[in-house]
Amino acid sequence: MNDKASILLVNPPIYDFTAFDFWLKPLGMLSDAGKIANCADFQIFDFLDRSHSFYADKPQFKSDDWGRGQFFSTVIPKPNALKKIPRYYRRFGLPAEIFTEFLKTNKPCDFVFVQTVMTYWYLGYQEVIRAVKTYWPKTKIVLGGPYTMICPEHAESLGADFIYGDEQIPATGAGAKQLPLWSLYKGLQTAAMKITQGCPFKCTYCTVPLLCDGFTAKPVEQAIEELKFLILLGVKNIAFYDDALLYKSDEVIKPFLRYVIENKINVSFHTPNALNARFIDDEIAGLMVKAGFKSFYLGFESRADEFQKQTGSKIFDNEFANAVKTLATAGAAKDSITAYLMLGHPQFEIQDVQESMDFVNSLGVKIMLADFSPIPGTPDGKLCEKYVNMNEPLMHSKTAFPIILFGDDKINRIKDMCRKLNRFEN
Ligand code: B12
Ligand code: SF4
Repeated sequence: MNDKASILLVNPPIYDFTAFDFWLKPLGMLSDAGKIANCADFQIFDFLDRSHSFYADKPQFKSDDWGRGQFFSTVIPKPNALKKIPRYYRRFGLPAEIFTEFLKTNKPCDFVFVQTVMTYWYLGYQEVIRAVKTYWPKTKIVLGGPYTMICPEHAESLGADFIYGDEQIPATGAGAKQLPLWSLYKGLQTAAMKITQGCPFKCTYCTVPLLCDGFTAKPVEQAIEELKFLILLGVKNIAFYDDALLYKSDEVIKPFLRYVIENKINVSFHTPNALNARFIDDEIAGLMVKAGFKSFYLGFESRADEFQKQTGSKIFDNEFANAVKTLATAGAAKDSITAYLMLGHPQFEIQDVQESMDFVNSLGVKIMLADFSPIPGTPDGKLCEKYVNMNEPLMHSKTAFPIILFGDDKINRIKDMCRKLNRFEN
């Protein structure tokens, strides 16, 4: 007789113009599930899992050396709000029928947890909620993650039973397990870690300062436990989801990296969520390279001082250039270093993008244009109210907003330029 609750964790499909498996894992949901692991039986259905048997005869979706890859996708009609955007709209992830079959052939769980991330991906969350309500009508649905925190009222409208806000699920049960529930995946190769919460900066386009009060870090021992668990499961690539991974480095990242080096742990680390280049000193750079960081994504956004000053001063061009030099001196390959530059910010003069791209190119590293996504509640989201209806989360789409602001031709021209520059790095 089992009196434990049964919980199905679901990572929904993505409805968007583009999506790429850039180390996307439902880390928030797995972390909270880990806290109550002793009092429930868990299963997972991950629409974004490219190791699912559905992909077995589709080699084009295989991972690259670092664990990234394309998702299966189908073109679908654009929702009305996005009708004017001249791009195909798609549904990314496992076909809906596989989930329907899963729901039909399995005993209904007591709860379904649904991971949310981008606000403009809510059509995927809605698809999951509708399917669960149809086949498992008595099951309670819990929606959690960034979308529910950024757009709580909209999240209420999707029909879930509980919306998980910024409260924490307390760890329960004797010896409660604190590790994210990665063991639910079979043959896990790629995972994510987040060892800090919050950020010391207050960039006007970012929601992190609004969602997190200050900066905290997990005890190093806990971060090491998480790492050891991932290694035990056979993970080869780990992406950090931290917003300020290098802040207070003497207490947080440096001891962690020393442990990795001293114990000769053989894993590749990645930083898709951007590192703050200002914090990169000789010691951190050396430790990161030795510990196995294979890709360095640095948040730069723009070379223009005025832009930086107005949006939070997180980095200036001389600091950025120094960080690139420091990483290269420590042994990082130049082609493993990428600068994120923002495209489509409401106060961004187009010449600055060009000049910023040229500057990054002159340092010999790659440029990645990060299309601007306006976020409600942020100062810059407020500025966007005059261009789009911010109450409709689809209008936060990173593809749509720059096109609405600057027009398709201009955006295409800049993207072409970026591709050319990346081909001819100095
Ligand atoms: C990691 C990350 C990414 C990853 C992808 C993550 C993923 N799984 O898909 C990468 C680097 C690829 C990425 C890309 C982008 N991102 Co991003 N990203 C984040 C980040 C740092 C964390 C998201 C996450 O996974 N959180 C979940 C966990 C890890 O967070 P947590 O706080 O520990 O969670 C706790 C609770 O929330 C709870 N919880 C979380 N989930 C759940 C689920 C359930 C069911 C329950 C019960 C509880 C629960 O449990 C945790 C412990 O208590 C957030 C900022 C942030 N700090 O939240 C931005 C954020 C979501 N990203 C943002 C942006 C702007 C982008 C980009 C558009 C940037 C760009 N211009 O390219 C791109 C978009 C990519 C795309 N294809 O459209 C914005 C949101 C924009 C929006 N409109 O929604 C955010 C909020 C940052 C910001 N700038 O303000 N991102
Ligand atoms: S440094 Fe990054 S995480 Fe911190 S407030 Fe600025 S954009 Fe957000």
